[in-house]
Amino acid sequence: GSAAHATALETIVRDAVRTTPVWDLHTHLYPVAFGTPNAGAGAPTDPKGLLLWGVDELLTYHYLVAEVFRVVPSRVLPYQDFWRMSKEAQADHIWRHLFLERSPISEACRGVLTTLQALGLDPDERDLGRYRRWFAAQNPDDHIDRVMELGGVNRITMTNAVFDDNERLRWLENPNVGADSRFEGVLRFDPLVRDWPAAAAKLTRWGYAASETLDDASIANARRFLNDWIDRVKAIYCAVSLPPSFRYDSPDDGSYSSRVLADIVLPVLAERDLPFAMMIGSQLQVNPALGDAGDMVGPADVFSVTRLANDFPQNRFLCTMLARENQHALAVAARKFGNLLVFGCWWFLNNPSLVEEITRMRVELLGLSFVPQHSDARVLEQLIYKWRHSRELIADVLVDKYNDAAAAGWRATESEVRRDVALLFEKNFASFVEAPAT
Ligand code: RAT
Ligand code: ZN
Repeated sequence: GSAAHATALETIVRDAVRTTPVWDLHTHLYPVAFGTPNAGAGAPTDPKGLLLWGVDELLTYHYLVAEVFRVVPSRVLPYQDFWRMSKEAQADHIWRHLFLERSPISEACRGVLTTLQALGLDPDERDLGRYRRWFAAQNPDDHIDRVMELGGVNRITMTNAVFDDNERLRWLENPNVGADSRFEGVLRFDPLVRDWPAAAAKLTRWGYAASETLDDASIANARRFLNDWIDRVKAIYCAVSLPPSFRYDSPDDGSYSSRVLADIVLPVLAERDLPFAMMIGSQLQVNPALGDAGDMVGPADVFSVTRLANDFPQNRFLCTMLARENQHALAVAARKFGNLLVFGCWWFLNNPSLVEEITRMRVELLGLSFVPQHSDARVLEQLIYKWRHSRELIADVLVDKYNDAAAAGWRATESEVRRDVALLFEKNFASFVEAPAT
């Protein structure tokens, strides 16, 4: 009967979503060669290392820093005092105020619990010392494999911020620093598009003479800069995050960002046949004292995205937007342009209620032609919770949609369901970046 069929279908969908490996297209994770501030077993300590992992990093994630300053505000613990504390002391503070003195039910808190539990630790022990000892016994390189397994992730995409001195110097010192088959490179260059005059000054210092006026020589040198760094990080796409105020009307609309896109970034990417990712809607540093936790969301302009997709048909655009208010128009925009791939529920949207709502709407408007999620993990083990939580919600939506199709007489087979989930988790992105799927 149809009730039995619905149960069988649900089992198939949930199993496909649970077992299909995902290509995580945006994280802030790195191979061990980039250094790690946690020694663990078998790794030297590098205080400025870029691979963050372990329970103290999980607890001091910037999402939780923001939350702890709500309950212990800066008039009680001044920002500078918090930032001067050791990482362990910061983690103790967050653990005490967000886990012990009130229950950890925000999404970021819940993420720590899911992660500890999946690693075989008992969150109910509430014993930070024990968790620390367990993490200290891990070898970070092996730990990456274990975490990827538990998160169901088979490829991790980095964010290689070329304007970050700490990261840039590591690439210059060791050309093989990114050589780890589990990781893919992405060239990220926000200042180039957000603040051309400042970027031009840096390019000049780095041997790519560029002036504010964006004359022919500056354009040629900036293109050479991009080409060199695309090669160096073996970028599979390039990316920027943009403010809510970002506008693109035409190449000569008078803004630096439009000229930089039209004369430098998009021609290079078209020539290299690489997509350009735009993450739009983050207003940086509305509270600078909070550091990474001090950024805000604001609604942005979706027509700027449609104009870019229309004016540059030789380019491919990945796009995610931060404001809930932009999600519907962005999904509609993707209906208009085959060179626009919508991805992820970014940052403040990565909460169950919003992931569910956005994913449901995207399936209704776009079928299977989008990428439902990325993790944005900054701490290795976050891969586990970000993907477990998202998978549950994606499965909920898909179960409903396959049931709706079944009610209309279309019964998806198990292999069809697995094919579809592979599109969402890996193949849509793989074909967009023209990389072989696994
Ligand atoms: O989600 C985050 O952790 C943000 O701080 C940003 O990293 C954002 O995802 C970005 O890539 O700019
Ligand atoms: Zn990010």
